[in-house]
Formats: sequence, C-alpha cells, structure tokens
Amino acid sequence: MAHELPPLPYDYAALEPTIDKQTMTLHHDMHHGAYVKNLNAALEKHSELFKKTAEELLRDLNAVPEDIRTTVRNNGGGHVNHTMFWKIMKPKGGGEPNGPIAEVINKKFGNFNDFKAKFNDAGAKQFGSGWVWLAGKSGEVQIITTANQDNPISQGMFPIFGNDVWEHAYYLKYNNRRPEYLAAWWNVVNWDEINHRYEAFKSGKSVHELEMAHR
Ligand code: MN3
Repeated sequence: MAHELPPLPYDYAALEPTIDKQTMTLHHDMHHGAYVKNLNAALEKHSELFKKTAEELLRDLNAVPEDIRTTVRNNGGGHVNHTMFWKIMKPKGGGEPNGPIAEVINKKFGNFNDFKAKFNDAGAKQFGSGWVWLAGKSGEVQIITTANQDNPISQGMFPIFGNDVWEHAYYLKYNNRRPEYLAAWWNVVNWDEINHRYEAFKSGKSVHELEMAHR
C-alpha cells in the first residue's frame, strides 16, 4: 500500500492569525505532499517495504536498504512528523494543558510556563531545520530537538508532540523571528490530542497503533 497524504483536519485558514492560510496551504499540500511522494518513489525500488508502516521503517532504519535509507529517513520522517503536526493543532486551541499531560509537565518541569520557556528555548536554538519535541522513553519525558525530519522513534523514543522549526513553517508570517512563532504556536495547540498521544506512550502503544485507533 502506497503512503497517502492525510487531509488537513480543518480549513487552511482555521489556525489564523497564529498560522496564516498561505503557510498552511504550502506546508500541507506542497511540503508534506512531497515527503509522501518521495517516500513512495523510494519504496518502489524495494516494494516489499510497502508492507511496513512509516513508523516501522523509522524505528529500524538499519533494516532499510542502504540505497534508499537516507531518502526514507528524510521523507518517511517528514510524513510521520507532519501527520502528527496537523493533529496536535486545532482552531481555538491553546490555553493551559489539562489531564495527564498537565500532571506530567508540572511534575517534570514545575509548571506550564517554565516548561514552555524551556521548549521554546530549545526550538529557538535548534540550528537550521528541525523539530523540538516532548519525547518519552522508559516512562519519562524530556525535551529534545532533532535535525531535519528526524523523528524520535529512530532513537527509541516516543514523540508525544513536537513543533516544526523549519523556516517553511513560519517564514511567510514571522520572517526570521522564530522565537515569536514558537511563543504564538501554543495558541493553536490541541491538548486533547496530545493527551491521547501521552496516554498511548504510557500504555506502551506504538505511534502507528495510536493512528489506527483514531480512524
Ligand atoms: Mn514542515
């Protein structure tokens, strides 16, 4: 089965004014669209790999033949990262976290404001393109950054949620002011979806099982 670009779960303009319609249109249709297209094109060369989910490919990149490994890492990562990204945002999102994710944030980081400051600082300092994450491992959570489209799955970690700090995510509206984008982004965060993901992590589910359960 070829990988497919999932539809945006809301209108392209729905996250305005935090994220503008043009950025969402280009980001979803062109950038995410290209990751899916390039992933499928690479897998055509080893079509038995269509049996694996994108998450499975990323979890064990060494099992991917060398001639397509980098392409799968970049484009499979781009696909999985953005599939999460659209869902962990929503119109009229934001506000204080609630439920289990609020508890773990307060326990680990003291309070939401201190957590946000650390997360935004890590995202601002990520040199070049990449992502800032709250990732889980062995029951614990931590803030990490990854370069390019690398996903925490490839490091044996669970991506609870992440923000895209590639310039394509913010440059049309925020220009070079990445910290301003990072600060504003919390206005569209979907805490319900993040709680789903956190609960999946705590119960030992894979990201793919989580996605399937959502359908
Ligand atoms: Mn992106």
